[in-house]
Amino acid sequence: MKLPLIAAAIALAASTAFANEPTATTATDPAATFKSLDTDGNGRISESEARAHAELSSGFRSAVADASSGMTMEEFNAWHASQKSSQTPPSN
Ligand SMILES: [Ca+2]
Repeated sequence: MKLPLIAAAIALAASTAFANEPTATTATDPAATFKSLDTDGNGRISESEARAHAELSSGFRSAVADASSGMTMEEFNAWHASQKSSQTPPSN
């Protein structure tokens, strides 16, 4: 009977997918978010790394002093703070 084995395989695949779920967009700790976005670990979020975070990606260029060198932790913290203080949705 193959059915139990298939069910087990599906359960395993599902739990693995859940474990790999990116938390960058939902994390509330800015340092943890910064780390998860800095995929190459160079201490800066490049513009391409920022694309993993929709809000950061859209505000990236206005939040960094030099987009080509990437976003520092300080710049990220400032951006994160500005996001928290402007919770009002954009008016259309
Ligand atoms: Ca990086």
